[in-house]
Amino acid sequence: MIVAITREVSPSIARCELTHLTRHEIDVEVARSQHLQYEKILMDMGCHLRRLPPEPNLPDSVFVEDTAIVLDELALVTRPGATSRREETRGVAEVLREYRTIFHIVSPGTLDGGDVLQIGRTLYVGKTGRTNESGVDQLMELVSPYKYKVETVEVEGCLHLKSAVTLVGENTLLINKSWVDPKRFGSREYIDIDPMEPYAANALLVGDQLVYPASFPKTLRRLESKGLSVRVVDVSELQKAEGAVTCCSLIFEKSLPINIELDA
Ligand code: CIR
Repeated sequence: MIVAITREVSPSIARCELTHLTRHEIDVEVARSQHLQYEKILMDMGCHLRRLPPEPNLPDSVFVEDTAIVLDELALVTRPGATSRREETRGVAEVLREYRTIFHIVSPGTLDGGDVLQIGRTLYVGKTGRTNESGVDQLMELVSPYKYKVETVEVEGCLHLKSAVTLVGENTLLINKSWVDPKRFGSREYIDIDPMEPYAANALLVGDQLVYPASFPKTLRRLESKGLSVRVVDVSELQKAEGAVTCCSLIFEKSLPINIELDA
């Protein structure tokens, strides 16, 4: 069974962190109904939803992706790069404990889940304002006994690695080449975003289906023309908070694998 952790939109989302965007008024009610629609799509796709209550004093708390990295063998609770977001991890960690053994990134390390792109047993980590060297070193130390490789990737012009590149098929990437170099991901096939839609590289892959924002119709056509199955959702109000579709959930297989072999 696939589990999706989400958290209701905070009533204080208007005070969210913004790095590359200008602040525009966010309609909280619209944001909530868009988020509900997003959750409904996840349920339609077969996810078991674990919905956390809203956090009135944590404006960005709907973006649960940044608070944890969930692997088959363990979960890593992050220490988000933005100070205003550090408290978000607590509620998420409590739920994750039901499914995985938990480890924590500790000071002085910082790491945002939006900077970690897992492809098989490689974790690509964006070098951004949110993730520092200590965060990457701690990640490496925690996951290398489980035979994961960690590769850092230069990112320019956007918030997180996954603003610039996400996985849209088993071995296919959706990428904004102005923000990240596709060669960093080896010889994988990739789909370019439409240059008129710079924020269009963030798609959420659940099984073999994609959740994708309604606001990037040109890139959507490129995905559909490749035969990908896409569920479209309007997340315009969450996009004003510099959010996207991957950041509103933590998605993982419920069951733990057996016979984990650790390195000596
Ligand atoms: C932030 O700046 O932290 C939030 N306003 C947006 C976080 C989006 N998270 C993500 O893409 N993983």
